[in-house]
Amino acid sequence: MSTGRTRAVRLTRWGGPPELTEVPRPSPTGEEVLIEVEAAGLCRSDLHVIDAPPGALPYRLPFTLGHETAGRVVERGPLATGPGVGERVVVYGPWGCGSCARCAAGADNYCDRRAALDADRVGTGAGLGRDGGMADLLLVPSGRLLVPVGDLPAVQAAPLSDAGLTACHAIETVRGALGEDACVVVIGVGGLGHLAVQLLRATTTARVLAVDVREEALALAERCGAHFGTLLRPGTAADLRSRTGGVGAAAVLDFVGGRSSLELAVDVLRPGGELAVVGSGGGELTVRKPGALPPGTRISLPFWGTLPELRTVVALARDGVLRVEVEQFPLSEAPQALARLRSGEVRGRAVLVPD
Ligand code: FEH
Ligand code: ZN
Ligand code: ZN
Repeated sequence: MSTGRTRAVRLTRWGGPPELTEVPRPSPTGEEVLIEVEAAGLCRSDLHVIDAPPGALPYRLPFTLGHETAGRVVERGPLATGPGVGERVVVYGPWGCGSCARCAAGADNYCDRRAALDADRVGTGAGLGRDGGMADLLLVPSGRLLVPVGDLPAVQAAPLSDAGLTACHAIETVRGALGEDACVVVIGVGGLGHLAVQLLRATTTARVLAVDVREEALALAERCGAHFGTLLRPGTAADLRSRTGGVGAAAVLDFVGGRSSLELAVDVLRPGGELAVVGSGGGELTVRKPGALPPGTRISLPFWGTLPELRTVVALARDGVLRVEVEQFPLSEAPQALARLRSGEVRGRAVLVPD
């Protein structure tokens, strides 16, 4: 890679398309750390960003996409802390104010100053209004945002920072419902869902029932340890309820968040159960009493995850407990990779590798 100019997938106008272009090499100052990118995962949220109309997102153009990044520390500012030059790391993607109670606890995903940061159009984090990791180099605001990955392959490490972390946080959100004999329904076995199945099997005693619209996704769910998998169709709710012994699911993780997935969730939830709506599929849920939702239902809208949870996910991956299903593309083929993600054809997670 040349020392002066490097490549980046940049969003230069709302409505896209993003362009692979040359950018000046960033120079870290203060606490900043420069990462040589080894892998950058693609997420459906990247498509939401690309498709956003002007004014929809509190971000300033242009910026580099990519909020799921792994690489090697190559340069540090004079005040930098954390992993040293040469260490391989994964980048925690939500970048908060860094000093509020939430950020101090490593929960930048729920930064107390998010509204103020958005008002100043500072951006949500890497690739989300700030320059992200679909590039040769990534400048990270602080070493506190880096988690060492040892010799974990980069294409396995990068997806942990978003797909793995988001799945982990969603499970922690509903863990209180996962008592003995609990059944958990996982709706959507894509980049996040297939890791959720693995995490549920590795960290709970729950029976995992997977739902998707694609046969190949159900095959992936089975490989990841799901006890049962079924296509989403008219009789699915009754089928799933029968698999729970008739009582319903103690928890539902909806990684789609669409109309049909939320309807299914309502139909299969056990009274006193937990629904975590993770996907941004545009579905709506009516919350009223009495209403369709079973009594005692607790609903959460988990967003991304925390630094401690990212460390947990990385440790599980390094122990061989988590394995990401990856479709790898060279950075130079970022437009093709994004198109394949948009088509719904990606099995597992699409990951760009600088070529
Ligand atoms: C990022 C930014 C905004 C909405 C959702 C997301 C997720 O992809 C992060 O996991
Ligand atoms: Zn994402
Ligand atoms: Zn904060």
